[in-house]
Amino acid sequence: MPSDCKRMGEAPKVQLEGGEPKRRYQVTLLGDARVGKSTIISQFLYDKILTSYTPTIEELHRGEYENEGEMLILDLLDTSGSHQFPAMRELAIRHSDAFLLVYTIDSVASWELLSTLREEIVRLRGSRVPVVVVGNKSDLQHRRAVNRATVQARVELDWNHCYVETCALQPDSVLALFKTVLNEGQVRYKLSPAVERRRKSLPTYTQKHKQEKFFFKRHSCNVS
Ligand SMILES: Nc1nc2c(ncn2[C@@H]2O[C@H](COP(=O)(O)OP(=O)(O)OP(=O)(O)O)[C@@H](O)[C@H]2O)c(=O)[nH]1
Ligand SMILES: [Mg+2]
Repeated sequence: MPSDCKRMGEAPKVQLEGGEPKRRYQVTLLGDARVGKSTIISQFLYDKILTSYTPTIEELHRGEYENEGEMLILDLLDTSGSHQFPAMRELAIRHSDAFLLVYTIDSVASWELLSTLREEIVRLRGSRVPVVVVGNKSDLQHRRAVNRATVQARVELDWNHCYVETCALQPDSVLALFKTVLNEGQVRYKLSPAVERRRKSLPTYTQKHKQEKFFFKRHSCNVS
């Protein structure tokens, strides 16, 4: 991971029900089927590992965190790797604040898919929107099919994004990933277990996409 990733603008404050100003931040997870997107979310929000595989269509999950009196609403949009829904994907890309592009280190095809997904993000949102590329299943080193150095160079030098390898089965690994993506968006957070948090899954995607436009400041990324 670059020691000093690029800094974006702060997450916007939005007025939610109840009139209380809260900071809402949406992270969308994209990537091939079975790479571990849902497991990452489950580990992070619910402290649970998904042992049996159920393909996702689209699910919105929400975590609420309090940090020094300010609420952070973290929406995690879990997308489908097995079904292609171009219209849904486009909507998700247009309305997200940050992206996790997930592949699994034991599948070259899952890595190769990410450049197409990234191209779509760049086409719709420009190259400055926070993106973290995630090499998941880092516990499967004996089955590694994708060279870490090659991927890291492509992601950090060519794409100017952060690169993280994770094992979704390990809480600390997933926590570090979310710290990275929130840092990328310059979102103030306190994700430690001591923080009071409410988590809920919204099984169907009922949330009205927000109308606000988010403007991110441009900052350079120093890649070491
Ligand atoms: N060994 C290992 N297995 C993992 C890891 N992350 C996920 N898995 C397993 O990989 C399988 C697929 O994980 P999912 O999280 O359902 O994959 P997904 O990306 O959400 O798949 P779709 O919903 O079809 O797009 C499950 O059996 C998980 O238990 C990991 O880090 N290591
Ligand atoms: Mg899934």
